[in-house]
Amino acid sequence: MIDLAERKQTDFVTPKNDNKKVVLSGFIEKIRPIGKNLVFLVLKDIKGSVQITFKKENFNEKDLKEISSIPIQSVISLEGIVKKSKLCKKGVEVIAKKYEILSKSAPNLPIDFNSETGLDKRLDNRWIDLRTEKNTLIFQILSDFINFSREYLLKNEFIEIFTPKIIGAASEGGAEVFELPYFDKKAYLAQSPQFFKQMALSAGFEKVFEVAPVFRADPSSTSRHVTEFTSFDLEMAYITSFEDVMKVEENMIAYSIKKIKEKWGGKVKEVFDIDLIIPKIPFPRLKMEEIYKILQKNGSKIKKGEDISTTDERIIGEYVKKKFNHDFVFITDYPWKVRSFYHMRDSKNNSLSFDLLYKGVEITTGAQREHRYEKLVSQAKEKGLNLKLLDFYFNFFKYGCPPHGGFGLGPARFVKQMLNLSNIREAIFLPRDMKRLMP
Ligand code: AMO
Repeated sequence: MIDLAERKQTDFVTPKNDNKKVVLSGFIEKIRPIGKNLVFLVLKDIKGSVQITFKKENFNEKDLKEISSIPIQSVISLEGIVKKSKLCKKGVEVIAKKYEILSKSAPNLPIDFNSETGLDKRLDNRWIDLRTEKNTLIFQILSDFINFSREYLLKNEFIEIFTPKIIGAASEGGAEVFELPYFDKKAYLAQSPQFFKQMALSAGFEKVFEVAPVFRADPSSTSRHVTEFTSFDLEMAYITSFEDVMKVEENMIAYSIKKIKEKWGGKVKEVFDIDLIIPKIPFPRLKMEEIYKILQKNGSKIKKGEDISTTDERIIGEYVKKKFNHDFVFITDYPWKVRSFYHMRDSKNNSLSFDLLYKGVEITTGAQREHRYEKLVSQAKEKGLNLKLLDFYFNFFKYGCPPHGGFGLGPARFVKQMLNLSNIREAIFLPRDMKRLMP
């Protein structure tokens, strides 16, 4: 038996560790028998892959035969010696001395790593699909983006909160909500922690954030929409303008990208051929008034007062890259008509809100909120919402609430844009959409 407690990972296999004993375990990526006396195998773990050489000096013919015929993607453990080798790509290999099959794969894999298996089939077999270096890297970066952002906020005295996902009234005040039976009542899955993150400020928490799943009964099937995603939400009190919120967001993002680049920059270049760019602060800012002009000049059919489409976002992304050499842009001062009832409105009927685009795709919506009880109720009324259902929310503002604002960011969209992925589903562990509920 090979002792798994002695296990190292493939990053141990370097010329520096020449002649050292090593125990490795992982998936078999490739097997190449050379006649009866020699087998080359590529073993993969989370750190990468390495060539393992099985020679007749160390194994009998029966063993070499067995090794040659282990199905690809089986999981094995082996003990061997690290050896420098001029013939290997990495300049180093492992000469195997012992091996043990931990779990045999069925012989015919449902997906093919070497050809372009379609995304649907890949998602059906996600646990195999995610074994590739490229797909693992997407999730290492997603994890680090969330954690570096969390680190930034915790250093800046934000409190992480955990709001309920089973709720009694739609959290964005309307459509796109999943309903579920709840004992003798109806409940809903939270579309966002919007109302409750605001409640935290009414409770005197001052600066809060949450990273948690949200649910959207959104029937659109696009490369950027899913029905369940992790949302990165933030809310902060005593702001003088939504500008204060944008400052926190751009600093948080630049901090996170810098850390991601330090940790993963080389690998991202190798695997995705992308040079990660640490964005300059401040990010460019464009008011909707300017956006309409830019879009009309660049072939969009948008009319003043309308919201921007995904094609418009792409045009703006290109414009910003050319004009400011920047991947990010804040778009501000949207017509209140196209924004949520809880956004504060100015005297020109604009909402004091913003979106953040990353390489021409919206990754964030944010705003200063209307914290004045009467105004908030009247704005909800103007939008035609059911005031009775929102009464619990209005109460958060009835007994004193600091002026505040915040944003919601989609981490999967963020990583999609960072790594130029063609579909948000590639950056979601098990995506949910109109058609997909399994696995
Ligand atoms: P919004 O609805 O714009 O705003 O969502 C915020 C961000 O979440 C991401 N996102 C999605 N990602 C995947 N699939 C979807 N269907 C989807 N919908 C949205 C986007 C988007 O920018 N309460 C406000 C935020 C706030 O004002 O604080 C809200 O939820 O990246």
